[in-house]
Amino acid sequence: MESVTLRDRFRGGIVGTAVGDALGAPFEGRQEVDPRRIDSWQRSDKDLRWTDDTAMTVGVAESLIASGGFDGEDMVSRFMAHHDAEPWRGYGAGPPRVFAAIRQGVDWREAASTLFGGTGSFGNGAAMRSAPLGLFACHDLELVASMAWEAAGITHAHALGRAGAAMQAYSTGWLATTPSEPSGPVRTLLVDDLRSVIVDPTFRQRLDALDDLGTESPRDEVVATLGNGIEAVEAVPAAVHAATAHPADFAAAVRSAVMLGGDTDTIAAMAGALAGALLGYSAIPQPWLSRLEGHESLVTLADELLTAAFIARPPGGIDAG
Ligand code: AR6
Ligand code: MG
Repeated sequence: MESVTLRDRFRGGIVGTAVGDALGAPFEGRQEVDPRRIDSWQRSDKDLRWTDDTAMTVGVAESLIASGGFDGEDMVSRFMAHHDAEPWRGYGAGPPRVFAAIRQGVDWREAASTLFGGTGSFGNGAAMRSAPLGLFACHDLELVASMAWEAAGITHAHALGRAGAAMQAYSTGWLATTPSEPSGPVRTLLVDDLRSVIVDPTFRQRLDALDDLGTESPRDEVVATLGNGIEAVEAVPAAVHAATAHPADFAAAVRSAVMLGGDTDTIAAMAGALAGALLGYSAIPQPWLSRLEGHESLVTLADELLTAAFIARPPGGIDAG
């Protein structure tokens, strides 16, 4: 009997993003993270304030709700409104340049491909905001991957930036539709299915590496194998590792993501989305929820996303439990 409802999983994916983001934020950019500092921060009573990862995730969710599906023009206008209101959230260099170009009249479909000498961004900024796409279309995981590829392109035109978003969104949707006590090893099952949608050769190598890496591998081995950087090709596999190494424990998944160091807020935001989609909001420790900035609005947003997913679907397609 499945015990975690789809409502709980939508809330878990959205709120899990914000919790991971906020728990990882103070350690961003450090290669070595002292476990005692992580534990003391996780146990403190200070506010959990999130960064651009969550601000952009909110933008994606709001756009899916308002448009009933992917609408790039609507989505970028929401990104721009959030960025205008709170430019200090810690955005990467690329997205604000895309927004400025659009404001100067460049078509939103073209703006991202002008970045980084015309190669487009391979940063993790499209992947980090992808959880709502995985949740919204979790009934059709191929659709999730193609929507995430499209939605990534608003700011991340490079194939690696887009593939990272597809991998993160697909993994979120896959976990949201997998029994919370799965019949086999989650890592192996997920990576096998990811091979059907991830065609980029660099990402496929990372899937192999992820498959070969034990879920109990020491932190240094994980970082040496997958990386922990701002590139999508490092951060997304690292987040999938952290979440699937602890498939029954939200707190352990997020803690191990932060322990990897590097781009800690984003790796932990994505690990939090994945663990939350599998285990549900009810698996997130209550003390973290009490400290979380905008907690109630994030729950409401997740519930609205679930309603929008039902409206977009033929009846009987998904079961809210
Ligand atoms: N060539 C060289 N460097 C690149 C390229 C490229 N084609 N693409 C990305 N980079 P960006 P994001 C490097 O700016 O992905 C926040 O802190 C370059 O150094 O597109 O939205 C979030 O919390 C570039 O500035 O932004 C995330 O941690 C960087 O990768 C992160 O930033 C990031 O790409 C999200 O950043
Ligand atoms: Mg951030």
